[in-house]
Amino acid sequence: MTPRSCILIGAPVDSGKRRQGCVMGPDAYRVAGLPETLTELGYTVEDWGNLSPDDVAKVDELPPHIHAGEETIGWTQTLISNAETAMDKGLPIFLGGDHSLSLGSVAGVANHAAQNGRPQFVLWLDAHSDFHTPQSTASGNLHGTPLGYVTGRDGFFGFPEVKNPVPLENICLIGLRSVDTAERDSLQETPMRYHDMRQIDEHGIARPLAAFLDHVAQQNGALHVSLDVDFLDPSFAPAVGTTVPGGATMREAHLVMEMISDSGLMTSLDLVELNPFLDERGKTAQVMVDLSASALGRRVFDRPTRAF
Ligand code: NNH
Ligand code: MN
Ligand code: MN
Ligand code: MN
Repeated sequence: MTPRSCILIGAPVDSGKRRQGCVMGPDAYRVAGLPETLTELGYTVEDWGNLSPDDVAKVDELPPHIHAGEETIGWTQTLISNAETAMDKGLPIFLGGDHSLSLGSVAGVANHAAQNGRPQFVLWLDAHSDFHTPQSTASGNLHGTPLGYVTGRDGFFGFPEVKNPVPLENICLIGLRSVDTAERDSLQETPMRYHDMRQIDEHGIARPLAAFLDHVAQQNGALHVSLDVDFLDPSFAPAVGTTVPGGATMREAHLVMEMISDSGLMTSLDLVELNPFLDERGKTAQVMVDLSASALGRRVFDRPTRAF
């Protein structure tokens, strides 16, 4: 069951790529009214403020093209421990920050699930598959690696050991339309559920999601949802450094969130990659807040609508 208490964890991570600006993300969500929105939905809300990364000494084993590796290691350490603690108190919402924050948030919630004897599942809503290792990434940007890390791939030198890797068959990616060759080649060899935009065009977004949610429910799983701004079409969500045209529509995105809410399965949530410096009058921050509200139960009617 989705808990009735939300913990807001500001994670102004900006080390996962070269273009700066995600540092402003957590405060943009607050300004856009996320705490008040959750309160109106009936949740108790605790805001833990903005975290900072642990200090980490130089790691020589990471490939030289990796950008700000030590800073991301520091964030990963901080986030793992905060995620573990927050899971005991309610539903953590990690306010990013770029997607490298998910190395820590997902590893931390997976530790908590393991302690409670529950399998961890992950729903990855993103244009990208983020399945690189530090060796396979061509850009050297660690925001392209969180799924590689949390599934236990090798090569993350200097990072905390992943104590409870998320099983590949427990991961579902929806929204894909920019996958690097190295990622594609390894992804295709895994049992992960991956759905590109072409598949969504053809079959709709509800079918693969419903199948995955059923699977999570059958296993009594904990469900972490990781929402990358670039899952959304840039026409209405422009505030992200890596826009890829042809993304989810506003309605598709709300449907995904509403189905997550109906399932009652979500136990933690990341809001990542918002770059407020690139926004237009706060509209992307607002969309992300509205999508969070849908995922946490906002509805037009409070009873099922009548048959017609
Ligand atoms: N795959 C590219 C890389 O690794 C882009 C990753 N960018 C993202 N991921 N925004 O969601 O550099
Ligand atoms: Mn616990
Ligand atoms: Mn991403
Ligand atoms: Mn992305």
